[in-house]
Order: sequence, then structure tokens, then C-alpha cells
Amino acid sequence: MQKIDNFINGKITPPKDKEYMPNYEPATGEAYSEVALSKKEDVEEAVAAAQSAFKSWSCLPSEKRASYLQAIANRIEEHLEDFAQAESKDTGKPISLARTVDIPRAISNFRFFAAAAIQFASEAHPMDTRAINYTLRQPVGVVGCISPWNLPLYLLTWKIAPALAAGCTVVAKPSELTPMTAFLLSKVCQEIELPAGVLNIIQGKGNEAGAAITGHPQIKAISFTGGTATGATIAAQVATQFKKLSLELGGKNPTIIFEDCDYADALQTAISAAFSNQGQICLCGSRILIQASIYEKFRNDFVALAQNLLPQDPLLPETKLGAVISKEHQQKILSYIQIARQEGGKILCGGNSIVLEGRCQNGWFVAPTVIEGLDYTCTANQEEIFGPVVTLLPFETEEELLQIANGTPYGLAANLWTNNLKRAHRLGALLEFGIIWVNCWMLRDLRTPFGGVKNSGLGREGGFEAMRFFTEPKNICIKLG
Ligand code: TXE
Repeated sequence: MQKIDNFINGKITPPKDKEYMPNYEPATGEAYSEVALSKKEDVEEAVAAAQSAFKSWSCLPSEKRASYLQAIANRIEEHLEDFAQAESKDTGKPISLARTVDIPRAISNFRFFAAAAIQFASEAHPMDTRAINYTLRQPVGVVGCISPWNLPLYLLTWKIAPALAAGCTVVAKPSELTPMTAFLLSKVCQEIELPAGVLNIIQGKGNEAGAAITGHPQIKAISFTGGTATGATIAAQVATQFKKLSLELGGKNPTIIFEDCDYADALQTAISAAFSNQGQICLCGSRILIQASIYEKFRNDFVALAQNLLPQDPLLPETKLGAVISKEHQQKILSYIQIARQEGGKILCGGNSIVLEGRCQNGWFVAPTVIEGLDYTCTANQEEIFGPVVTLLPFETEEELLQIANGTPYGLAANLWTNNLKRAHRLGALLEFGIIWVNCWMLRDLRTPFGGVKNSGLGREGGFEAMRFFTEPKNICIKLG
């Protein structure tokens, strides 16, 4: 069975203790490869390699660093189909999504930060004729990048690219549930002859390899994406080490539908926002808040579309809904649906696992599920389910809307549908989220700050914000005359 090893100091390297664990295909429920179970000793070797490479990498002209990032982007593009097949097999997501979103976005991440590397600027502050201050931004050193299983290559490269562009060297760890595309990235780095030690990829569990990275004294910054609970664990661990920390965590995002919306567009986008990647995107619209005057119509139209989104084999080009990531996650989703029932929710469609025939008969599938009749304080409206499950809630007034929308521990993204410009500006300022989409969803300009408030995270990724995160600003004041 194929072994997914580490990438350390430019070499594909097995874990020192040769321990592996099965890597499963969610669509079949069967192991199809083995992933390295790296430990502290493997992380030590990766950090040493990154430290050795830091001086030369950080002193390279930015154009040269940019050329390496471009070369990685070009190589991934040449192998786009291999990456898409690997991503779909590893995650259970539809192959069409891997081909059109995940892998192209990973390519864009490298291309975007290749350009940012040569545009990155700083600031100066003259003190009349007395002195001039300038801010020298220097790369922090070796950094740790840790990513989740839902958009594996997309989110891992969203961290790696700005870190390399800023002149840092990297120890990265993908989720142990979806190691394959990071392994393919290791091979791309070898093929384009990225200098040894600049990027090191460690495979393994979060509480072992991940904790060894976040706790390593020579790692100066941690960029993490994952669950809120894990984010809190990491924050507690690194606080006493005064490391720079960026946390992209969970969400419980509202899709808000006013009666004056572009109805067909709002309906179709609400379906995409609810069920893309089986609802396993932190930006998914998992609560749909509908103005009371159109609640029944929208509910009926939404359910009619949702119940036709039946799960299929993710490797089929026509598949719209694939498998969820693991048996445990499937059970977690079903348990939330059971709690919703107990709390008085009405299941309008779905509410159960799905068993397919053929090669996917043992896969982990959940029917698209729509629930109504729950108060906004109920569990299904407060906690992140992270599956193909949405709740519908009516509202009468803007005050009621804001109470419901802002009434969860999360604050990542809100999706507002109205053609009333004043209302869009007014609510944009009052909705407590890091991202507000108006009459669109997942429209991303990589220059913009990305991230959430409250339990959705700390700090922002994206654009020069991300590059500034990986640098230290030193103020130099020079007396004139
Ligand atoms: O997270 P986990 P998952 C959220 C999403 C959901 C969760 C799903 O909403 O809540 O992430 O991802 C490693 N020290 N977002 O289940 O378990 C682990 O090995 C160091 C939000 O994977 O937190 C994996 O590589 N590392 C986001 C990674 O952390 C540790 C977008 C995430 O694992 C660790 C995507 C530890 N103690 C998902 N424990 C956004 N806001 O953009 C685990 N890991």
C-alpha cells in the first residue's frame, strides 16, 4: 500500500519510528494508503532543516523567491488532474469541486503571493528636518503552518505561499485525514528544485506532530486553520512562548433573505452555500434567515432543490454531493440531527445517512437535511455541525434579524440578500462577522483581509496582511543634519 511520507530537507523521508496509520477513502470507507505518524523527533529534523535554509532563503532577492512560487504554481497546473483526483479521493468531495475550486485556488495562492513578494512595501515617518523613521519588515524565521481536512491543499497553500514570499522557511502539517495532496506538493517542490529545507511537510496527528510544531521554541509564528476547540488548545500552548499566532476557526454563518432579493439567484446561492463540499466549509451558510413575508415560498422552493441533491460517488463528474470526511464525523452530524429532533425541530428533508450501491456501498454519506421550527438558541442553531445540515428561521424586523444572526458564539461570514442599498450598508456595519457578502457568496479577492471574530478566530489572512503576519516590523529612527 502507498506510504505517505514526510518531506524534510528536500527529501521524501519516512518517520523515524516507521509508524504509519491507514489513510481512508471516505467514499468507500476503505484504507487506500498509509500516512506517516510523525513524532517530535521528525519535527526536530524538519525545524533544523528550516533553520539551516532560513538565512539564504530570506536573503534571496524577492524576484527569485517569486520565481520559485511561480514554478510551483505552474507545476501544480501541469498536474491539475492528478491533484484533483487525489483531493477528491482523500476528502470525499465531488471531483468537479476539486477540479474547479480546490486545486485552481491552490495555484492562485502561489501566483498571488509570487506577485505580492515583489510588491511588498513598508512605511517611513519623517520628523520634519530633525529625523526620519522607517519601518524595516524582516521575516520572522521558521514558521509553522497547520491546516484542516476540508480544503486540504487550498488552505495549506494559503499559509505556505505568503510565508515563503515573506522570506520565512516553513514546517507545514496537513490534517492526518487528508495527507495526499500535501504529499504531491512535496514532489512538486523536488521537481522544481526548491532549495532544501525551505519548505518541510510533516505528516501525522495533531496531538503529536501538530503539538510538536506549535510548541517548538525555534518556530516563531503559527498559522492555524481548524476547529475552535483546537485553536483554543494551541493558543494556550503558545501564549507563554510569545509566538505570533493566526487562528482561522469555525463558523455558524447566516444566509439572510429579504423579500426584495433577486429571488432565483438568492435561492440557488443559498443551496450552494448550504451544501458545497457537503457543508464542510467554515464559510458555509448553515442557518438561513428568511423574511417572514416570503418564508413559506422560500422554504418550499429550497427544500424542493435540497432533496434532489442526493449523494453520489465523488469521482463521477456529475456528482454534486459527495461523502463526509469520516465515520466519526458522519456520526457527529447524525447526532446533531437527533438533538434537533429532541429540541422540537421539524425535519423537512433528509435527516439520515445514505447507503449507495457498488464501490461506495461502505462510504460515509449523509442526506442533505433541512430543519425548521427551532428557536435560534437551540443547539443546531448555536453549534457548528459542519455537514449537509441547515436550519431555517423566519424573522419580521431588522432588530429580530440582528438578534438571531449575531446570537451565536461565532462570527466568521454572513450572506445578505437585498436590493436595498441603505439596508445593505446599515446591516453590513451591524452584523458581527469578519466577512459580509451582499448578493453573492464565496466571491474572493485575495487582497482582502480574511477571517472572523468571536470564536471564529484571531487575526486575518490574505493579501499583504498575511505577509505582514510573517514579518517583524523594526522601527529605525535616523537623526538628520
Ligand atoms: O479541525 P482540527 P478539523 C474549521 C471548521 C471545523 C474544523 C474542521 O469549521 O470546525 O475546522 O477541521 C491539527 N496542536 N475550519 O476537524 O481537528 C490537526 O492535525 C497542533 C475553519 O481538521 O482542529 C489538523 O491538521 N495541531 C477554517 C488541524 O490541526 C493540532 C476553514 C485541524 O484539525 C492539534 C476550515 C494540536 N493540539 C475549517 N490538534 C476557517 N475559519 O477558515 C489538531 N491539530
